[in-house]
Amino acid sequence: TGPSLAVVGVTGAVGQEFLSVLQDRDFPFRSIKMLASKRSAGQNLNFLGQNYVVEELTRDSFDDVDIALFSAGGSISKEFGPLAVERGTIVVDNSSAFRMQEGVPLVVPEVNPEAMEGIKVGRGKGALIANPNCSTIICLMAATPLHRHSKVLRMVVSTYQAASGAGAAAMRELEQQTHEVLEGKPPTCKIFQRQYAFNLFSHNSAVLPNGYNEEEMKLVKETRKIWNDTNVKVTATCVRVPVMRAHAESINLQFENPLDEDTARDILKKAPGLVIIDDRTSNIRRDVSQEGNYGLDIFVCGDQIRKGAALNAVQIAEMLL
Ligand code: 2RA
Repeated sequence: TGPSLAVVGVTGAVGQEFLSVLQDRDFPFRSIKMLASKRSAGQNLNFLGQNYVVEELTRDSFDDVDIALFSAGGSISKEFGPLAVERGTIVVDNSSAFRMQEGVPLVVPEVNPEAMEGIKVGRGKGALIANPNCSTIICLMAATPLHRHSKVLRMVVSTYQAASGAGAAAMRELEQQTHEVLEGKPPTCKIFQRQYAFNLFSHNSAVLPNGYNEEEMKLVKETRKIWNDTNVKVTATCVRVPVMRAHAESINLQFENPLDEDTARDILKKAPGLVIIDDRTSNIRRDVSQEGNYGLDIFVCGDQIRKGAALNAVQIAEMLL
């Protein structure tokens, strides 16, 4: 029983985490296809005690697939996502390809489940649902419960983003560079063309005409779509830091109506998917630069590969059942 699954990009960091999350959450599937590029096809994968051979992704890969989890880059999602939907597959896409497309739900299950209302497996109708960017998911998991209680007028986010956001190769290179630097050798710089170990720099995504990089504008645009609020003012500075896989974010919130820090702490303590580590020196505090209780500063962290990508996507898949 259960839906037939396909994992597209199964050999990548997020692809592997899809399998780990499906196992941890005992996701009820009747079959699963492991799909990847021609280069990775033929590899053996052991999953839940069964051996699978990675198949090359082709136009016919989705004929009997109910749900496909994609994390193979935007160009693969653009080429194969719509094909899968035509075959009646529900695609949960981790790339940025369709996130801002009209009619494509952009979903964090704890935040805006209503955005995918009515999409279910077994109705013979395909659909495409977009997984938000990892830094957006991690930010909104904390900011939304507060926003729901006291409307946020403006949000200022500074992110400290791990190597995993740039893929498994970046994680390997960070480790390699760290050894090289400590041994006094010149660092190997293939992924970011600069030293990453003991260093941090503006996020490596392209810089846009307005001076923001793509990562920063994703936070701005995706927040507005997920909150269904085109007026909320959001600005972001995204930085790549020499950390393996946890993204951290400093978030400053300005509210329409006062929200004191004790109330904020209570709200966050009850919020789904959050753990509060409030040691008073770094976490939930009134923004002293603003009058009264109209401002709040919080610091959040999240696993970029898990909740930032794979877990969020599998939770979306669970809502399709
Ligand atoms: C990053 N969020 O961290 C982007 C893509 N995963 O680089």
